[in-house]
Amino acid sequence: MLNFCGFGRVDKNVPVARIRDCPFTINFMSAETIQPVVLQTDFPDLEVWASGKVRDIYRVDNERLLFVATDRISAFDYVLATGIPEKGKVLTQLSIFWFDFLKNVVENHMITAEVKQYPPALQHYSAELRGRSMLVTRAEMVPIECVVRGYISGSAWKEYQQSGSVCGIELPSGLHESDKLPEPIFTPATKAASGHDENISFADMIKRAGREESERLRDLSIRIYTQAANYAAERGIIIADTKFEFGHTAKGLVLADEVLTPDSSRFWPADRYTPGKAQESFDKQYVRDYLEKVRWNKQPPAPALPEEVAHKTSEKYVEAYRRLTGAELKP
Ligand code: PZK
Repeated sequence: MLNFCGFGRVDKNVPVARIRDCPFTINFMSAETIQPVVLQTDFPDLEVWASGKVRDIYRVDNERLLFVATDRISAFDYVLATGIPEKGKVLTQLSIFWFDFLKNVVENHMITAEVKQYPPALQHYSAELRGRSMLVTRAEMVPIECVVRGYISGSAWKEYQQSGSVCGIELPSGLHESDKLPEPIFTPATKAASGHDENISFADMIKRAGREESERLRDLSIRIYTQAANYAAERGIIIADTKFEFGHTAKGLVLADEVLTPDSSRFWPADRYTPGKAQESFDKQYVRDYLEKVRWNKQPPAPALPEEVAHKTSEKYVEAYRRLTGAELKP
């Protein structure tokens, strides 16, 4: 039997155990700081406002919502059985970074991400919420996905091959897959009944949202993308395209949802950029490679990932955060 003589603390909050005559300190750092992967949230006294593949939104009161990013990951349209450590924190903290970076261009829906400043009713969940949640202002959402593309990829590449244009925008002939566009384009989309996004023309957007609002959203989206993509390029990350969501609050038009994260954008490592084919994804490449290797038929249920694939993917998300912000992820 070890001669256990109690607990202490080092560095204010790292608990330690001491054993008499044992020169080593046993600290519980790993047990206490390696946080569990969060696949589901459950706050029984809060009403679920919306639930996505990765994030859950709860209603706090009439004016405020609570965004919680889990560690879920989707690939080929399905949520996988394995979570990615730290992913929810990366998504949340990257959005916070961009909201701040863009505040001179556009207002946003964030109230605070400091759990201590959340309403008393949420304090009970502080451990689950820390680092991965955000209190936001409830907005009247614009029912259009504001997509900006600086490079031709995904559905835009498909459309271009068929018609030479994307969302009604004529593009130069002879473009190759993943080419940089002469200038960023605004390619709005709507959530179709299928749940899939459907590209629409700017004329269609005007029919739905009005001319003045549509022009404002288009111009704002292009400005936001340009400012962010130029910044990211200096840090070795190509933001090939991204999706913004806007809403109306007492502050007027605000940038909402998540912003310029790997889940709402295509991030490509600049040093591996090779136009003429589909690019490697900064964050999900190991996941895609693994799913291709095991020849998953892309029908549910989605498979689990080996520990190593989940771990290496986690490191990619954290690396994207570090590269873009120059800071470490907060616990
Ligand atoms: C809102 N979504 C999309 C995102 C989901 C669904 N500020 C706001 N006020 C009211 N509603 C929304 C927002 C925002 N942002 C956004 N749906 C509603 C969405 C993440 C997970 F399930």
